[in-house]
Amino acid sequence: MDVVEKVRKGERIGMEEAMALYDLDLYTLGKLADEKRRALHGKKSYFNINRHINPTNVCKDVCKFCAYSASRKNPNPYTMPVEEVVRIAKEAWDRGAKEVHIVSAHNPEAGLEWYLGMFKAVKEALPEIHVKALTAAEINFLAEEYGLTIDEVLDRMIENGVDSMPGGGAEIFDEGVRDYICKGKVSSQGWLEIHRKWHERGRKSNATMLFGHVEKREHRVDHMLRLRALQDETGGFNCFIPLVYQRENNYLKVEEFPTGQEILKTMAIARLVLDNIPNIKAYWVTSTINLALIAQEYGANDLDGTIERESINAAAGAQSAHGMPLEEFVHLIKDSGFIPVERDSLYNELKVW
Ligand code: V47
Repeated sequence: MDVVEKVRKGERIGMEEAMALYDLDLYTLGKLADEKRRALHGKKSYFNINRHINPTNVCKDVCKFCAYSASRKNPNPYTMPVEEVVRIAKEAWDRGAKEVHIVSAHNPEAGLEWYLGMFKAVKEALPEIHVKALTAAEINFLAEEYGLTIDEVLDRMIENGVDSMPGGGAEIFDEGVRDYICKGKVSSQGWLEIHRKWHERGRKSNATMLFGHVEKREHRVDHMLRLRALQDETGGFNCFIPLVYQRENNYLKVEEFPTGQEILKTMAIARLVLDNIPNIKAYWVTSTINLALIAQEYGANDLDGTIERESINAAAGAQSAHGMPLEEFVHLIKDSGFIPVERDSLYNELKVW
């Protein structure tokens, strides 16, 4: 049976078949992914009103792709006082944000109480806001730095008000590529174990994949297959987010960047391989809003949110430093032929715009 037939019959595909999907023309592949997307979500495109906060850029790790860390090409170290994080969250809440997405660097001087106390302080000030915080890479850093087990860090996150985990730090699971781009960071096995333990606590998380740098197509498929295997066991992933590599101000030398076609193919293949993860996010920050809108026809059903401010990808060249006004976001989704549906962080529908 050929791969197109297999996908149409709803059968699972493996490495070889996913690689064969890359060889299809974009139109055929897009149609397959769109059929799956429509069966699950119709023409709805989800987004949330959220605020990204990146409270420190001081980092003990050295990831070649990172332009955000203060120890590298960006010489402006900062660490926000907890009060500033709370003030930003309050202002965002007043403007309608329902979620704060808090991701930091691995700062050995900030202290465990700073990392965990900011969530508690945000929750005390705004009991109804959803706190999505701490990537598996940060959790691994906190456990190592403060002599705690992963279980202890996860329990303390919950005690301090973290509701869900973002998908960052996954990069590429292939050990060879991972070693080259971010040696010393949480291992692939470690990343997956942390999410497994989080899911075992009845909590949800997301999963990312950083692509378009030195990895090959098979590394992307391998990454998706490892996520699919964990999702079969736990069902705890809400969403998969392929992050397109941003090239400025960092130390990763990349010969060839992916074309728009290659990015759309990767989104479509994610929709087809990840048959057990309901939401595929076209993160406009790294794909550009134009391509994210097109990706809605290639399997993506989520566009993240208004963001307001973002520093990690912006440092590497993304146009995300000031987010996207809500009205514009909604109009763009409508004008592209989809239905903008505001969701909460756990994908409950809040409002059809
Ligand atoms: O883990 C760092 C990535 C991630 C670059 O869970 C880069 O809903 C591209 O995880 N080019 C952090 N990417 C962002 C993240 C995220 C974003 C949006 C939504 C969610 C979610 C999670 O940013 C890091 C890393 O993979 N990153 N440098 C770069 N040069």
